[in-house]
Amino acid sequence: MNSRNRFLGLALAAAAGARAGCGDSGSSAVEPAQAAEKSPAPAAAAIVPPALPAAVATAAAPAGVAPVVAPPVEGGPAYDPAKATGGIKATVKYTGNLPKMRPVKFDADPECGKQHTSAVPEETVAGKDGKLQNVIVYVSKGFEKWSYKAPADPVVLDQKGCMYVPHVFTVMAGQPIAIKNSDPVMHNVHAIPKVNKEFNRSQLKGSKDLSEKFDKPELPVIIKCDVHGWMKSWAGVFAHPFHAVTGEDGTAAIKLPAGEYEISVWHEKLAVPAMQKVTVAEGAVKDVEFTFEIK
Ligand SMILES: [Cu+2]
Repeated sequence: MNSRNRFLGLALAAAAGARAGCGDSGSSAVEPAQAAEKSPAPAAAAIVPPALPAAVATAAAPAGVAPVVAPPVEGGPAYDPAKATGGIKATVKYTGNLPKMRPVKFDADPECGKQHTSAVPEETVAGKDGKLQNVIVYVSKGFEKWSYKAPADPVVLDQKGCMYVPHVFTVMAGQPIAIKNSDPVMHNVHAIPKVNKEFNRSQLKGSKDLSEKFDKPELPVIIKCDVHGWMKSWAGVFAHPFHAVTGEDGTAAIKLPAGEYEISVWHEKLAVPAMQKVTVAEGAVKDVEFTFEIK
């Protein structure tokens, strides 16, 4: 099997898995999401394979372009973060109506409900003032020339008020993920990747942090709690450090060395807009804008 076919095969399997894996909550019935999840083969057909060996990719969103998460070419010079004098600032917008986020039902565990004095909306499609939150922004091309070392500092995933904080995060392959339990209840942290190793660990109240990692690039990886069905977090795992997640203001910044790049986005429920090519100049921050169409 040549690398292109292998790539498409992996992507198809991952796309099928992603569709199968995220429709079981019962807590988040969002129309565009359902359309996206049920989208058939054309989604995979739209995947653009990069000219890289042993590429690994997954596709959760169907439209226009699919997420590409590839490893860098081995043997390139070590990436020097000091060279990242410029970068991008992505603003992620949406058109159409944001689906109304229903309040999370904590009934299954009264201890969880007690921690909230007001209703907690789902985070599935979050945004305001036309700006979309929880979108992963990442470099999908242009990173291949360097080799990278994963940071030793962990990314922190907390369980607080029986919600994952953050709801969406990015991490480098091989970088530790410190999983905290700030709650007075037991949780069960269950990561269900397609190319990485699955883990499924219970964490009693007051237990010390768990340490986990994903060894290979993959987008997305869902992390769920088997005790509390509404608890979900999504991870984007990258071979490089050029990724970020949009905040409440719909923006995300990525530091980059001068050069040409392709920037892609991913959202857990919505069809993603096409990737964009950007040229980053030395010491300059380039504005990039993506718009999700909510139908
Ligand atoms: Cu839980």
